Amino acid sequence: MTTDLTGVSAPSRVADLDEGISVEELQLAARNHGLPLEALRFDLTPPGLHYLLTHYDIPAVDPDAFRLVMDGVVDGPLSLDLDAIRSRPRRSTVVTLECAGNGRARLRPRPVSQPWLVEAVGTSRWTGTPLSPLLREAGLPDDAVDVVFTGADHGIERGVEQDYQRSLPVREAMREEVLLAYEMNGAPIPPQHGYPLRLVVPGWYGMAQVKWLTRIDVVADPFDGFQMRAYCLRQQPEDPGTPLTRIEPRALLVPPGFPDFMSRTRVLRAGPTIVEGRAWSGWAPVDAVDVSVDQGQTWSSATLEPAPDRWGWARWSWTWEATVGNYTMSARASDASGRSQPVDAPWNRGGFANNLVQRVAVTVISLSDLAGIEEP
Ligand SMILES: Nc1nc2c(c(=O)[nH]1)N[C@H]1C(S)=C(S)[C@@H](COP(=O)(O)O)O[C@H]1N2
Ligand SMILES: [Mo]
Repeated sequence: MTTDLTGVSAPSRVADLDEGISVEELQLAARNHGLPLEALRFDLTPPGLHYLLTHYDIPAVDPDAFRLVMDGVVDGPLSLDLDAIRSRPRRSTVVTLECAGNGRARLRPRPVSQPWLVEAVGTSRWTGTPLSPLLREAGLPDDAVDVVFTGADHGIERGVEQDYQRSLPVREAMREEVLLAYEMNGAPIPPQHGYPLRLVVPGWYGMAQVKWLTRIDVVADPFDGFQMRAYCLRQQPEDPGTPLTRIEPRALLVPPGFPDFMSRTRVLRAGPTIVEGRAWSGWAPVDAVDVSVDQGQTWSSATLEPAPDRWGWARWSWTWEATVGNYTMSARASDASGRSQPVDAPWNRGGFANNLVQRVAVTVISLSDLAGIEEP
């Protein structure tokens, strides 16, 4: 018997130029919500406001039956329950996570997938035990190449049935900041963010941060799983592609003033206004944020506060003497590696790493005006 996989085996697709968001994209967007941008005010994102990206279903993991297995070409395999993991050395790191697909829906033509605008980001204090001592204990042979991380979630993607799996080169997996995390902001990780255990790789895009971690396999050949091939920059489906790794710099504004319900256009009363936001980069610390109110024609330097932690976002602010009129506001981050944000985004088929500068429509009204936003 052959099974009809119509509807599950569709290849990745790029929308027609005039094609609107489909019900399938809406379905993904409703499951995988973004950070409400006003939550950029918080140093640490309350977990319910952190963005979410889950390819398949959120698995129900029984904490009593849970075992983390370390296997592959290691000298001695390990099997650890949650108590054994929690009794190991404990370490916390503040980390900004961002989905590699953030910005996808702004590309033209639009790659059809989770249609993020700019909101696929969040910052948490992750607590767990460092991975590298565990790998050392299991024993890494000289020919070890990659470390493969497997999640408990299972699904089918473009016709390929799979567990969610991603690998890191041994060198990256051995970085001392890489954590097996069991707490998010001081509480057990909520189900949607990987309970009871997830991988945290500071500086890397979201796809590397494997949730519901159940297996770690050290392998002697380069790992070439589905999610390794999926998360690549390519122009054509057949291109070998460049694997995504670290987060490109980005700055976002806390939306100024108050919003219009439908358009989310910001309305602001004239006068001095503190414009603020957050900026981050996985390559090097952010060293400058510039702000524009005229569609990027002129830029002013914002005041950048030191990030409380290397891997967490930094707060920036700028005082604007807002006068009556319509504006397009933008913020642009650059980092110490010389990377910055483009004003015209280079296109790629997966819609990845689009760190195009944000554009926020703002209407400044006089102190006595009532905002006369027209009903549709
Ligand atoms: N097991 C598993 N891990 C996963 C995923 C997944 O679908 N399954 N999604 C990845 C992607 S693409 C992102 S962007 C981040 C999102 O993490 P969050 O939902 O905690 O914000 O988790 C990553 N880890
Ligand atoms: Mo992602």
